[in-house]
Amino acid sequence: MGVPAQRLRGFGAQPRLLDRLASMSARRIEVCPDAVHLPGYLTLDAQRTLAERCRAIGTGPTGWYVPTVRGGGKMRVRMVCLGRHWNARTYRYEAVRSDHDGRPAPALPPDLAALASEMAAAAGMRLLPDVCILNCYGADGKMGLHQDKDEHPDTLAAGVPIVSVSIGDTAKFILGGLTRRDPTTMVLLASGDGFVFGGRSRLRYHGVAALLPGTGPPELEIEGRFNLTFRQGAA
Ligand SMILES: O=C(O)CCC(=O)C(=O)O
Ligand SMILES: [Mn+2]
Repeated sequence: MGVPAQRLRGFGAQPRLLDRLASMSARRIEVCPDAVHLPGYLTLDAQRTLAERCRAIGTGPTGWYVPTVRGGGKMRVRMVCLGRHWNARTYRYEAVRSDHDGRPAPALPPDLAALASEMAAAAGMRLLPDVCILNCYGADGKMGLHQDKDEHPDTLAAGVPIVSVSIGDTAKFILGGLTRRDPTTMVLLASGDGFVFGGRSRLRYHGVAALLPGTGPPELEIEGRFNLTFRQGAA
């Protein structure tokens, strides 16, 4: 699955690395209108590359932290934001991690941004991400039902999608409606899967109920799960 040269140039990406990340898979399941599951999008080799990148980012100088949300509770994941920092206390994007260590958010690597654009295109949507939230779930990690609505109002109104990439143990991903009380469906997000939600599904409630421990490919040596969500409109 190729990436248009123009898009690669736009991100200054390295085509070789991207070639290793991109899979030939073309399976596409529309779970709801404009919410598309891309099972097995990444090859095992690509997953290995991405897992190493996630580990290196998380253990780097501006690495993992556990966000504290507005009410004072701790999230059940470790996080690093790339490109811009999402402040869990204010629900706003900012240049530095003012709710943690004051360090500038690490840059969003162009090849990862290009991969997200490619996955959006595979789902029939367009995304030029300026931020990625990288989450690391332990065996008991989870994320409550929420909307992703802190990006620029124009991108929300335009339905510019979120692209989610999962690596490691399978997650029970919960997808709801546009209000918290709407019925939900569960999608099992396995290692290498993409999930793209934009358009009419951009503001759907979603969350992670639990992981299925020990279900990730053993060669990745991940206890738990990495999830990357790419977004546009954080600047
Ligand atoms: O881990 C996931 O699959 C979802 C993560 C998510 O919804 C978020 O980071 O906002
Ligand atoms: Mn979310």
